[in-house]
Amino acid sequence: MNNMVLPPPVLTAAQYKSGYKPIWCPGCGDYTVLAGVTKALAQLQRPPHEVAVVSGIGCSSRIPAYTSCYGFHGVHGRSLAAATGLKVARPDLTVLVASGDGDGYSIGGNHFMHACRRNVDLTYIVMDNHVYGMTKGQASPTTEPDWDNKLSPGGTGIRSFHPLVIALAAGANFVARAFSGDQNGTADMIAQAIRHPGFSFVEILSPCVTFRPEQRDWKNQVHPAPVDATDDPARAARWLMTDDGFNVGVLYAGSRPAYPGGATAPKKTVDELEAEFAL
Ligand SMILES: Cc1ncc(C[n+]2csc(CCOP(=O)(O)OP(=O)(O)O)c2C)c(N)n1
Ligand code: SF4
Repeated sequence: MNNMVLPPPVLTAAQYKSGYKPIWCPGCGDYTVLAGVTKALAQLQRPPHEVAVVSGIGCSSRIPAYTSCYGFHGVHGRSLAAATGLKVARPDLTVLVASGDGDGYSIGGNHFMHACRRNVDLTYIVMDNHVYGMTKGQASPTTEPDWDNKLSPGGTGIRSFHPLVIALAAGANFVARAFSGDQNGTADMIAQAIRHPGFSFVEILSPCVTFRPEQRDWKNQVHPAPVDATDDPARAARWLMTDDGFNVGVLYAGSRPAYPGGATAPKKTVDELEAEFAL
């Protein structure tokens, strides 16, 4: 008899894709974010059934359906609330949360701050295109104040939100920016964020070629951040306050312990919890 133990099969990026064909517009940055997610998961070799992808509503939030992992396409702005519950109940899962700048920073802004503060071990990727794509081009929290379009003639005049500064101030343990046009760089960044314990936030500049065609030029504007990742929040804050929005790289990597720690992680089964709360 042959007792040889075969090594587990190597998972490829293609095995993290579902059979559904994305319905994004041709050229949308989200295609390469999806490729970055599947490549990152292949780097980590976590089987798809040990990964959950949770999202809200928007073009960007379609991502869970395009992966072979467990998925939850939730309610607008509420992805982090759902993902936090999932991770606390199932700490064994790798939980990836996908959002857009409208979904994540406007209606979901409150959840964003508190997810950073709670520091649950989640990876939060926000596909930022500085516009509400799915609902046809309204200004979002990251839209430039002078962006002139039919829905906000002459621009909104409202200062844009700086998600990386907010994340750092609120307590995120990992703060980074990637550009979807660099597929391998995006994959590496997502893999790094998943490996980093606690709440990891990655802003991914992902052009909306339909409502912001000028964003095709982002490929000429992005540049590597001229500083290395720091674990000193004061240094990161000083640096981020002068960020031009196009620096790509890990900007902060902290060492705050994730919540809940091993000792406090729930040990009960769903049946036990249901029995406890039964009326
Ligand atoms: C509670 C609620 N409010 C508003 C909407 C309408 N809505 C759906 S998607 C969306 C904008 C999504 O924009 P963004 O998050 O930037 O994602 P993108 O489509 O650009 O990827 C809005 C306002 C909704 N579905 N639910
Ligand atoms: S509307 Fe914009 S964000 Fe939505 S799929 Fe099209 S290009 Fe992508």
